[in-house]
Amino acid sequence: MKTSMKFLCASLMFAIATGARAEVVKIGVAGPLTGAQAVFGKDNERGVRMAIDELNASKLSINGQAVTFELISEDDQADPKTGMSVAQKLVDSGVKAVIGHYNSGVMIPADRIYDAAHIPVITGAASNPAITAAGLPYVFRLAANDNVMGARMAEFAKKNLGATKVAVIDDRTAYGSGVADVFVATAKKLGLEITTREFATDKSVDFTAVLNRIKATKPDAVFYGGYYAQASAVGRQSRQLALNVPILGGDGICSVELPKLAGGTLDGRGYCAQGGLPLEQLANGPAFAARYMKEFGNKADIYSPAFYSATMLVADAMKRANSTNPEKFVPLLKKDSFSTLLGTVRFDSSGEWVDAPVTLYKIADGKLNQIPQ
Ligand code: ABU
Repeated sequence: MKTSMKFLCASLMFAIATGARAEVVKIGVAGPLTGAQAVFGKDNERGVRMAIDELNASKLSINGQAVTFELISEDDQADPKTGMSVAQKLVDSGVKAVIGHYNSGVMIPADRIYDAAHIPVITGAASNPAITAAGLPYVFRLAANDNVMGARMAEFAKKNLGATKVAVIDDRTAYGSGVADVFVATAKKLGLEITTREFATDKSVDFTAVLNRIKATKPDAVFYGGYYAQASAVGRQSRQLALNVPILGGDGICSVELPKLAGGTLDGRGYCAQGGLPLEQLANGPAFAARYMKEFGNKADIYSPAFYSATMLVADAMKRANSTNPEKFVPLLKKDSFSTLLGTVRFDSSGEWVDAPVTLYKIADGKLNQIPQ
């Protein structure tokens, strides 16, 4: 029997034995559980599941009533339309909060649905600045945004790699084109030449034509705005075409899976940015990493710590408000500071994580290695 199911049964048995009725608080999680980005969707869901299991084990009471958390997970297939119907389904099912979505292009239309229903939604991954720029009261981001990550990678290209000419590819998603726009704007401000801007999709597999055009412009580096599966193809195919320049990207490519998928072709020349600090540098990070490995049999990927933290943070706000009613606990999310796995977290009035840390990584020896800053 799954751990969450065991806790649910235990709570029900306790309630029957004592005559008390536990309140079941539904928490939604939404992201791509199928398709090319399922690795991230599953990692995110696991983070929420770990939090819910832990909360249920702690036998929480809110306003004097026993509370049991129930996870409701939905697959948005990384698709904006599916994301909107999933959002409506979660609202209709009576969730008290949603942790997700993963993709910026899904989060942007879906968060309007949660906001209109006064259900808080916290993404631990979607980084397009427009998500919080809209100022929707029920929308939060526990991740760094692309204004920060895109700019950091442009500065890194110039200052650390000594690049003067950079080519850019974006996958035309809200995330990929958004982070590429910020990279280009910052690079130009820093005096870098953009030799060409090329386009792909989040399903592209063949980059040969794009890379041949890029090679002809003789760039010192290539920035890829998109996700890790396509970045791995860019790595492999650029190596085949003898375009052995550094390949840079934001957090969408910064998966522990990228070095393996690229088959070593990005070793020594792949660079990316992630929001947050490496798990080993967080007080409870090693314990989280060990628990994740024990429960799921593989390493935690980028976002599960943020999805875990977002869930714990919602429960903390409910405890402080002494209520599971979003109208009561959401104001505290904007007012209070929260002690989380990621460190102390505070949101500004737009729902953005204040002073979100960013970490840069270099791919070497088949893995992501933190670059000391
Ligand atoms: N932040 C990169 C991956 C998720 C997204 O924004 O689409």
